[in-house]
Amino acid sequence: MTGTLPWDGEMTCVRHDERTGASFVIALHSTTLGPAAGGTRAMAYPSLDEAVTDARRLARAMSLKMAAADLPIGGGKSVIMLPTPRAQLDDRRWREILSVHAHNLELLNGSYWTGPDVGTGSEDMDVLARTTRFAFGRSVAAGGPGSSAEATAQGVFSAIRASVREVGEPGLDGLRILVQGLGAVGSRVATLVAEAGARLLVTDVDEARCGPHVAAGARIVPAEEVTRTECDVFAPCATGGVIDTDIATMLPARVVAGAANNILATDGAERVLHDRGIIVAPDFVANGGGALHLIGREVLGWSESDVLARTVLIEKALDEVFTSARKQRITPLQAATAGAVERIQA
Ligand code: NAD
Ligand code: PPY
Repeated sequence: MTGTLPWDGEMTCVRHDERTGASFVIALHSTTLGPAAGGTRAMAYPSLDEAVTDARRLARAMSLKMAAADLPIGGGKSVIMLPTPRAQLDDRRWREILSVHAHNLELLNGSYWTGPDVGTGSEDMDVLARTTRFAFGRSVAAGGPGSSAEATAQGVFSAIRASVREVGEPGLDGLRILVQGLGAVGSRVATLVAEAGARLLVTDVDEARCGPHVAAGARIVPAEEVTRTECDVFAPCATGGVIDTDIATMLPARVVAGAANNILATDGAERVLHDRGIIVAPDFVANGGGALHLIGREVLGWSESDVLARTVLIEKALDEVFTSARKQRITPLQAATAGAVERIQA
């Protein structure tokens, strides 16, 4: 394999299934705090190298996310490299793919627990759970805690509140907040910030998703214009890797805080944003609400209100990250990473 990320994790499992044409990558980054957990991402990738690199970067982010949220769980992630985009797969083949994945989870025998991510949802966890215990996030109808999107959105909203304070704004009232991706999480973030008085800008490759927000007063930004559009807060809630070093040199925003995992394409991008005075909320802290929901409800026996009470504390956790970064003259990402690594090593 060429071009893969230098990897500081524990184990990467790769399996190709001839019958379905799908390849499976399960990356266990760290099991120090507990069994590795993280969702299953199902999509088409240009190459297996890219699928492996994505799984590893996402697994590493999960280790940091669990530690930052003080959860007794490690970090991992699965990637299913689909033979064709998800929307073009018929139901039968998708079920066969899930059946192979359930078998993978059984082979790992609890070292890794999965959950929903891009391309999978609660209903897919219901299917996996018929074969394996190692799936979080089943639907409410199947006895699970249901979607984590609400908790994730609530956490991102808390992260935006902390971040705008860091650039000297008392609240969201009147600020231009650009939400990229109006799916399960982004649409809820958009509603929360609009209710808090923000001037909402929205974008989605599926323009129909903008409709309800535009009807409530939001302005549409074309998807390709998003990193050139002036705003106070840029909230990436679609895919990761949206800000590389070139984009960082010109991004016309004061704050970056969103739900996507690995928002920055490179570590260097954060340094460029930091030197320009742009505050970046580390994504593994900002989007931790989903993990609090799944692990809280399924492992720790929390109620929904326990989850909410813990999720809104993301605002305080980020205040501490920003303060620590200022004191040590490092970036917020460096401060949050150091805090999470310290927890793992302790
Ligand atoms: P989703 O699939 O429901 O929504 C994603 C949305 O982004 C879709 O509407 C899609 O059309 C849009 N989109 C895709 N590419 C785009 C682009 N280039 N420009 C504009 N829009 C684009 O996903 P979700 O559950 O809302 O999750 C959003 C992000 O948050 C993902 O990156 C996910 O990994 C991350 N995340 C989600 C959770 C959770 O609880 N769901 C938890 C942590 C992190
Ligand atoms: C994420 O939060 O990025 C996830 O992958 C969701 C998740 C969280 C905790 C366990 C399994 C899946």
